[in-house]
Amino acid sequence: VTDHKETPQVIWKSIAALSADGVEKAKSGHPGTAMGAAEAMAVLWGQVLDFDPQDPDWINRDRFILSAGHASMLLYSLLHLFGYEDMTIDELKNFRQWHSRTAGHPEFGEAAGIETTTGPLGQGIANAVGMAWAHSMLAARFNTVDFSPITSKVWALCGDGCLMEGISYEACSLAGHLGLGSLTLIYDRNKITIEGSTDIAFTEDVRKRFEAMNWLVLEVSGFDQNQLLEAFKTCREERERPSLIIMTTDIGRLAGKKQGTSKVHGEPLGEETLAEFKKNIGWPPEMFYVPAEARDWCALKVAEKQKNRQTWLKGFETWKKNNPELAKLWDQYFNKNIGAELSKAMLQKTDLKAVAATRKHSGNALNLAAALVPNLIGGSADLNVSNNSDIAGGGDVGIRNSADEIAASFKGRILHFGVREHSMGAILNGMALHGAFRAFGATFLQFADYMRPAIRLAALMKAKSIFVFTHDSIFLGEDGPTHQAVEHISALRLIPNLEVWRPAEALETVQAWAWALSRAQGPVCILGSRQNLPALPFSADFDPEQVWKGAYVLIEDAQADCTLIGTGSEVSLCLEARELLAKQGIKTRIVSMPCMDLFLNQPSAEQEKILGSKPRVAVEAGVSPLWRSLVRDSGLIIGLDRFGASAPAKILAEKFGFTGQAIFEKISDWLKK
Ligand SMILES: Cc1ncc(C[n+]2csc(CCOP(=O)(O)OP(=O)(O)O)c2C)c(N)n1
Ligand SMILES: [Mg+2]
Repeated sequence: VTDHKETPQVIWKSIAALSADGVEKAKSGHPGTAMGAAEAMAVLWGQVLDFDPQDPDWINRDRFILSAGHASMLLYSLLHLFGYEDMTIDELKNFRQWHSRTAGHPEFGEAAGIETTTGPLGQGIANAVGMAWAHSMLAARFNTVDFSPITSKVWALCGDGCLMEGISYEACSLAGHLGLGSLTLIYDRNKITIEGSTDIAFTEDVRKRFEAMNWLVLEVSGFDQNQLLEAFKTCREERERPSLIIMTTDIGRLAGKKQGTSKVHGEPLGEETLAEFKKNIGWPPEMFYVPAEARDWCALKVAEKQKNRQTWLKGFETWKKNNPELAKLWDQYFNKNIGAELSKAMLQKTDLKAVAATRKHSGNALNLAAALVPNLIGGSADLNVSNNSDIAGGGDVGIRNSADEIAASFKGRILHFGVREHSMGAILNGMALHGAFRAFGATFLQFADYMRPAIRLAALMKAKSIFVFTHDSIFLGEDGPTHQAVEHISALRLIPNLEVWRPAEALETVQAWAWALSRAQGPVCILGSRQNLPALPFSADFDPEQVWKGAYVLIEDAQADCTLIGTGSEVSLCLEARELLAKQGIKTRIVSMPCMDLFLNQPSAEQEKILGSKPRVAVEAGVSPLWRSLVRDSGLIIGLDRFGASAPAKILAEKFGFTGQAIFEKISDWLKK
């Protein structure tokens, strides 16, 4: 908190009017919450947050997340007034237009100061939890008695809708358990959603709910600057619990008859109401008007904030000199160049002949990587042993006997998400966007469905989240069809910019991890089998980097009658079928395709070279449609277009035709036709 001086009324009025004008000009958008929360945001951004618009990535900035993403004009107006240069007045005028930075909902990467993409309600809260968690873990590693590089906080604004979404419960429960003092959630309690008053569907006692989850809860009027500033100060100082500020506001504040109604939630005020609003706040009718006084005050505040950053920089440079070991580690944390070197180092230490489940190989690869990548952290949604997701000796984060103990645990590397897949996904995204850590989360492939909204947002944001999904097919056996992934591999592949790896053995698994850790442009899924799989017969001169094309020729045969393409556990089945076919004089090539997404990124000539000109057969224990274009109309797909069943894996393989013998028979019949 920089000082207690009053925030001039013109600041919030500018924010509210810009927001209303942006929506009016676009003829679409959500003015109401931007207007209702404007004064609180004026105080927060003016008097409380530390940031530097000249260095939006400053690691010790206060982060602001607009979880109520529909109120995007609020964020854009704030960024404009507080000196973010790429958020020009013209951007505000081009709200929601093609190629503007001011998308309907805030999109990460479109403009500096947008910390995450929000819009699907509740996600932003969980992103904020991930950022705050990463921030506290970074502080635990690097803050020293002489200087603390990490002192800032994460602030999120949410509405009634965010708190109705289940993901907010998951994420806030975990945040409370962890005692994330670095997190403040501001709840814009205007008691209005699209269908009207919250009385129709949301009447729980939010204070009690959050108190029960170990949060500090404060209640303020969103129109009382003293109350707001006091509350922000209290939250700034709180160390041992996350804070919730329940802030009462009116949606569409001062918008005449529409104030306090759902009419101002998601449509322009309309000419008449806009004029009335401007009259009410003493504004001229001019569109996108900002008084000089508002610009001057914001500039003054930004200058103060920049001074704070300069002070931090000086302290940080001295800290680096005085703490050379930590400084070296810090640089490793923020070094973006790993990749080919990582893969080589990991492969050297990997038993490439091992017969094991790929989930086991994944655990080995993870641990090899963890030794080389100090900021690699992660864990499971309560399935660590099944997922092979523990970093051995990494230290458990979150053991809670006391506030001191839990804070000390933040030096660890093993995260425990609890049984909370959806928020795990969004928390991982928050960690990825925060930037200090490479974080992964694990569960059964089946439960990817419980996290899909977060996985999709990771792909949309190009966030470097890593998702580990084991038990990747019917071959998990006895748990039955509720637990057996059938459509999931394909369903994940359908998400643009998501790379789905399904390795077949040790080498492919190492390469999947190395790829995931070096990918800069988006998330990666690494799938693992429950069941043991044999090693593959790589030729002596096999170049492991071929795996990074997404598919490669495992066995070539110039005289081949057909090409068998397999993924994951089905590659070895293709090899068995190959032997049987050979006995009938049928020759085959074998292609392993651990990552269809990467393969489809190859130039088409390269794709054709790998798949070959001979008739094609695809084998995968999952739904078949995605394979049709790869095997072409004439090709054969051996897939599974139905749910699995509860039985031992061996029986399922026989019943569903996933044995070398069954595959051999199908191919042999198909070739005869
Ligand atoms: C997951 C999800 N479901 C539905 C929506 C559509 N939606 C956008 S805003 C909104 C109502 C939100 O109410 P509230 O958070 O109170 O915002 P306010 O009306 O106060 O601006 C809904 C249902 C959405 N954006 N995300
Ligand atoms: Mg509301």
